[in-house]
Amino acid sequence: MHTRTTRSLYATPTSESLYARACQVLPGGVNSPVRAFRAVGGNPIFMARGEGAYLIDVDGNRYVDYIMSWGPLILGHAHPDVTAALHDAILRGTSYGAPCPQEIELAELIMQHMPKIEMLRFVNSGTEATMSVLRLARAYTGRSKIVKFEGNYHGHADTLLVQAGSGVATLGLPDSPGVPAATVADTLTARYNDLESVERLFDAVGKEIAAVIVEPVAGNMGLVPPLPGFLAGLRRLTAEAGALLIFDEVMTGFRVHPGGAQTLFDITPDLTALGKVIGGGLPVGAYGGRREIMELVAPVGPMYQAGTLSGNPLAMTAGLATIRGVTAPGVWKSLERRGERLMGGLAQAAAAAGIPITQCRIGTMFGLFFTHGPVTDWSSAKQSDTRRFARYFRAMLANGVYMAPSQFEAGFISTSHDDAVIDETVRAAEIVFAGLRE
Ligand code: KE4
Repeated sequence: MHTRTTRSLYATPTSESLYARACQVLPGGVNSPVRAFRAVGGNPIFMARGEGAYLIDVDGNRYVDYIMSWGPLILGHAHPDVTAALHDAILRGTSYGAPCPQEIELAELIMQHMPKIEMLRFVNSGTEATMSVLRLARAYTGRSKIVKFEGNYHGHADTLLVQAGSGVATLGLPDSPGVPAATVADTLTARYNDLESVERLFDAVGKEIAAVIVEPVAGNMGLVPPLPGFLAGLRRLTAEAGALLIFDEVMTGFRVHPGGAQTLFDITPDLTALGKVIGGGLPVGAYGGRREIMELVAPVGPMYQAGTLSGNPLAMTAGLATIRGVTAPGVWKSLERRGERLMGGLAQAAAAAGIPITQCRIGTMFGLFFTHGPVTDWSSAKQSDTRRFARYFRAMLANGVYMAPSQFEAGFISTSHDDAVIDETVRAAEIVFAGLRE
């Protein structure tokens, strides 16, 4: 147990030298910008292995991990059920370029838990899933405009890099260069939790809107839940206008509820994007929904989408083991209890130090803003004290707890975060919040 309050006391010489070497060959030394610590200071730490709730870095330092690979690892790192299944599968090869039974089994298992999805297609990332589902919505409706929400992040496809959350928000990028204006001319943005902002768009160009895509629980501006009536309102507005409702459940699928947000809130989207947990840490995405829409997808229909490694047997295997693990009897109930224990501990630590925070938890996802709140959309999320968040992040790291290195991300627990791990986290938080008083 570390009783440190600053990052610098954590010896990471190997990580530092690896980072210098990485910067020679990888932009920013990373393969995804949110990993770069740009918003919190210091250099990213290179990891040697994951074990349950922990990451161990290349210098042997151990951290309680609340990133969990940005959501996928709901059973924790190197869960024996997942590793055993992969050990067995890999002896039969890594990819067939042809259908395999595991693709059917994983599709059936997902639809068993998310029955509003009648048919789906596997791809290799959440970005591919949202990119494909938007093409499908445009193909099905014959319309071109889409509505997204400020602070929602749907991956890095050109048409969706407009007022996006996650790394775009973290790095304060206006939006990305390299995206032609024509490409985003049909991307309209509304305000999360503000139905009137959506109604105004439908009043103006409703007949041209192919779809509304939404994070049914927003996890890319920090964690921001839907206000009562918001999702039902989107369902009504889209149905009335002949537009499709798309739930981007890449993050919320099997994270906010074993049946995703669509089950938790009992709203039926026309289409859903999935990722993260369904691959158990291997590269997987999926999109699916109403059968009559999905049957537009090639080779049945004319809408083209393809992928060399889509349905990869190893990724399917990891996804099957992970979903079976998280949907086993009693597992979800214990995840909820542990999430509650963590939130209660963090809230007590902040209150004892007199530090105002706004926190939220839905299922196994949680968020913590350094602001009085309430936080209901991007404009209220960005009121958060990001400098204080950076100090919190660095001090938690120095005390052996690895939170997401950005105020505009969510945290994730796993079945490996048992009471002892939660209590270890809370003890660190008590030290850290006390240190934030200065
Ligand atoms: P990927 O292409 O990163 O697999 O998924 C894109 C995506 C789509 N939709 C939602 C709701 C998402 O949260 C994501 C990706 N999430 C980020 C974390 N906020 C991935 C982390 C990263 O970019 O490195």
